[in-house]
Amino acid sequence: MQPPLQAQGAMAIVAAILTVPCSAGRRPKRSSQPRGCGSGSLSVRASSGANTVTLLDYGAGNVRSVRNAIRHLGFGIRDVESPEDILAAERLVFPGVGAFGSAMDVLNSTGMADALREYIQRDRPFLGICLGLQLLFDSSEENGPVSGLGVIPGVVRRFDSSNGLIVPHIGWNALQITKDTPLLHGADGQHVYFVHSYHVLPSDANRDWISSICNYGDSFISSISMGNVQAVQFHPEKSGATGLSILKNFLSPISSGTKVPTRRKTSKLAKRVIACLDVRSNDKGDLVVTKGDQYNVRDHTSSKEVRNLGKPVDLASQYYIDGADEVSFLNITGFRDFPLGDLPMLEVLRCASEKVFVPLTVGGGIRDFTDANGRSYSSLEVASEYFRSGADKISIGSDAVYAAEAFLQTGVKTGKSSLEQISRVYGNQAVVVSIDPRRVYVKSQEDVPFKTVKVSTKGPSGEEYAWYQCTVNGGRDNRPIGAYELAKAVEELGAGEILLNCIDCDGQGCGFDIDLVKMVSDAVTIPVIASSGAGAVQHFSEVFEKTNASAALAAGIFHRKEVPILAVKEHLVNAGVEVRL
Ligand code: 1PR
Repeated sequence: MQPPLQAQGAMAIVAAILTVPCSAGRRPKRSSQPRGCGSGSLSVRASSGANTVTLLDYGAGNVRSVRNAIRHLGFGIRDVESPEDILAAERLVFPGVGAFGSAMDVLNSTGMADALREYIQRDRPFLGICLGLQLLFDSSEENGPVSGLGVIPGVVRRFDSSNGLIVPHIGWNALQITKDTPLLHGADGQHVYFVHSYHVLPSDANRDWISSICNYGDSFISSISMGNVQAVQFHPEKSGATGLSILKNFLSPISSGTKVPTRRKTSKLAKRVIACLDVRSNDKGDLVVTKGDQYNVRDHTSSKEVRNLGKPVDLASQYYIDGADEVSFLNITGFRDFPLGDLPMLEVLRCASEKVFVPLTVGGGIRDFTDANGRSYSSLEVASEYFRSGADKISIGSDAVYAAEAFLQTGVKTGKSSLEQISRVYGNQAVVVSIDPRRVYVKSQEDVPFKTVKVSTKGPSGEEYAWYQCTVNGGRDNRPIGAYELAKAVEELGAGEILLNCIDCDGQGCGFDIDLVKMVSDAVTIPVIASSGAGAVQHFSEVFEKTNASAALAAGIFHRKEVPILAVKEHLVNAGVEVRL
């Protein structure tokens, strides 16, 4: 396997020291040609002239999603290799990735900061994305103060989590357009996808630049626009049809702007509906989407075959079209099969990322591994390969349990666990911990040294309490740690989100385990995704009304086409829950 970074020269130096709070991932191989995934939708035009976009990818993270979206819209990409390439660009996209200070270091040391300032002063077409917006401001408090490009007055500050605000701000939030701009044509009130911990507040000094704001704790700047210079805090490449149309407005500008509405609805972070695909090889060796009952994915008939519910890329693409806010792939045999040997899974990811323009999460098998030839791979290398293949987030299961156990025993963060290493390099927003707990009823809270809940439905012997025992290896092995303890520990170790499954509820269609989801979502300040047990639209409103879950994930009801994603969303709207429609 190649080292994770293909950056060259000065760019490579910086990549090694980056932490990545904004977007995620490391730099993919440079190529202006798309990989073929059997789709006719990916046309790339000549890499010069009107149909070419210049991309400033300074080697700090995964901008594969931006590349995929640009290509999907029919444009070719030319990469910036030198400051002169910036000045020569017809239109420049700058998807800033990484920490503010590290990004400025590389821009300054390569001469690109001056070239960017000059390009912007000349009012040339520019689109900054995420950190690409923040860097335009005077300075940032991220590991700082650190000076920025100084194009726009203002200081980039961290969201204030002291009042319980969940940070990072991850998910879909609605734009409130404040300025007539062609870039945001049709986007007023639409939800777009944000992943960031830092933001800039509107002020008198920067007011003329602001084209939209968004609410999260405070009203922060979600986009700026001045002449041909545009930048957005959100990720258009991951914001579904709305995001693609914003990108298209930049690539093929239209003359009329968007009309500034007179009365605007206040936005808030939408609850997410996630479609999950458990993927593994069936007995014929085909990679299929499967689905278990309480984690048993084999048919109850005499054949005992692995259930086959469809092809991974086809289903993921369909769920994107149907309105899923995110798509998750779980490589459920990753704990025993080394995922980098599982090349079909990586190909699934590559192909899905060319068709799915909402965040993609991939889990399964993220751990250190030694292959048959004695070659060792670190979990960071495994994660890097997933990111390079198109993942926006990775999810760690078993290995996070071992890391949490060690941390709770010693109280020491070694920095060596897969969780710590990956979140340090890619940012915690890129690291999900998937928990696979099983309910264990007890008579009294004192029976176990783990956090218990008073259960809504008593146990088989009238027990009033339960704790939730964590498992590893796809539910096969129990561990001496509860879901509550694990959640708190992995938050400390750098997890950005928790995917909270429940083996008892998996595939049962009786609703999420509200007791479990409430216990965990009340215990942590990172987003919790409720998973396992969805059987009807009411189960989604119930979990959002009774717990602090930020998202709800389902598998079986979507695969079997029992409940369309749109029906879930419409039900949530009627129940007064903010969602992206
Ligand atoms: O331990 O890092 O290799 O990760 C393995 C990953 O694979 C973990 O995230 C683990 O949850 C998952 N996994 C392992 N075995 C199974 C299995 O089903 N036999 N799937 C499995 C977990 C649970 C959810 C499921 C929901 C919703 N599947 O992903 O999609 O329960 O289902 P429902 O809506 O039909 O009820 P590692």
